[in-house]
Amino acid sequence: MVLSLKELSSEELYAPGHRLCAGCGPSISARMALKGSRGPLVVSNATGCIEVSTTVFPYTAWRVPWVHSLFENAAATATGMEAGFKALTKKGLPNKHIDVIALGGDGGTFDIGLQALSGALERGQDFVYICYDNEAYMNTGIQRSGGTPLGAATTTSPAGKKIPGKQEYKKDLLGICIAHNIKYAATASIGFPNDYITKVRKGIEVEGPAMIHVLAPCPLGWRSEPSNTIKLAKLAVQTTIFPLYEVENGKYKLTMKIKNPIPVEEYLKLQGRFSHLFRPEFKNVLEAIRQGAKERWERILGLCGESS
Ligand SMILES: Cc1ncc(C[n+]2csc(CCOP(=O)(O)OP(=O)(O)O)c2C)c(N)n1
Repeated sequence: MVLSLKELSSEELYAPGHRLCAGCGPSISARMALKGSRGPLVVSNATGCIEVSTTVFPYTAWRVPWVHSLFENAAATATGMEAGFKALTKKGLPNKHIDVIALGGDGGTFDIGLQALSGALERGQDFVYICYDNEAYMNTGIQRSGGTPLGAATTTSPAGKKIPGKQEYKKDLLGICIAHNIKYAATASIGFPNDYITKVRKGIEVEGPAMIHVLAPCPLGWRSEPSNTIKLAKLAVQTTIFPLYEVENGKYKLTMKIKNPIPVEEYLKLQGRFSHLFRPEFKNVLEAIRQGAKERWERILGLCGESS
């Protein structure tokens, strides 16, 4: 199943007029996610850029019921609502199924909300968790998270004489979620809307927990041009830095084949957070990024039963 853009509702459940930056990837990811909705739904939103900038009192960009959870417990809030709806349905109220989506940034998901997310996945409750990954704690000033990639300069992993930006690789969030044996898990990128929106819908249709990890570039934190947001979201996939795949009932499937990968430098050089890596003294970090991407890509290909 692939939802074509024509099949999607022209209704905008995520309204314009919010306060997010020009070229904000997370904002695009939220708008697209709602395009994948199938009926009544509620959103539980962790603290972060999307939450603070879409609900500046007395306005809201959400044309669906929306709850601001704490930074650390978007999944607990979502599954609490799901349990509540189930209990009410037994009493005949509400008479329609209500879908539940939890939304959190990489800081709120890879790190601070991981415990609540793990609990919700383990309980097998019926909801979709969408992690919009802009690869740092952006709302509070670009601090590194478990989602920040190797070599990226952030305010807490600054590139200078002592360190070459972040010294660790990105955490394998989807791998952690898949280890909970959930029915559906997928990576996505806002550079490929049909693929992403289809995955959101699949996650909604599955009975039980579903996890979507969507890459969403941030011009402020990546120090990139706002007009390059979609280009970067595509390049991440085309360089094999961010493979697109899904896991349905334990079966892995590559959802975007990359026959001739674009060199990773094409992706890195459009982002100021990596500009130091092009200095001779950081050649080894550039090589480690290349090597890390290659190893991850081959591992995913193997899991998906594809040859390189
Ligand atoms: C327990 C807790 N710790 C820290 C904060 C402060 N805080 C609010 S938003 C935020 C950053 C969120 O980062 P992320 O989840 O990556 O989302 P983004 O801002 O990038 O959209 C932080 C650290 C908080 N609200 N609660």
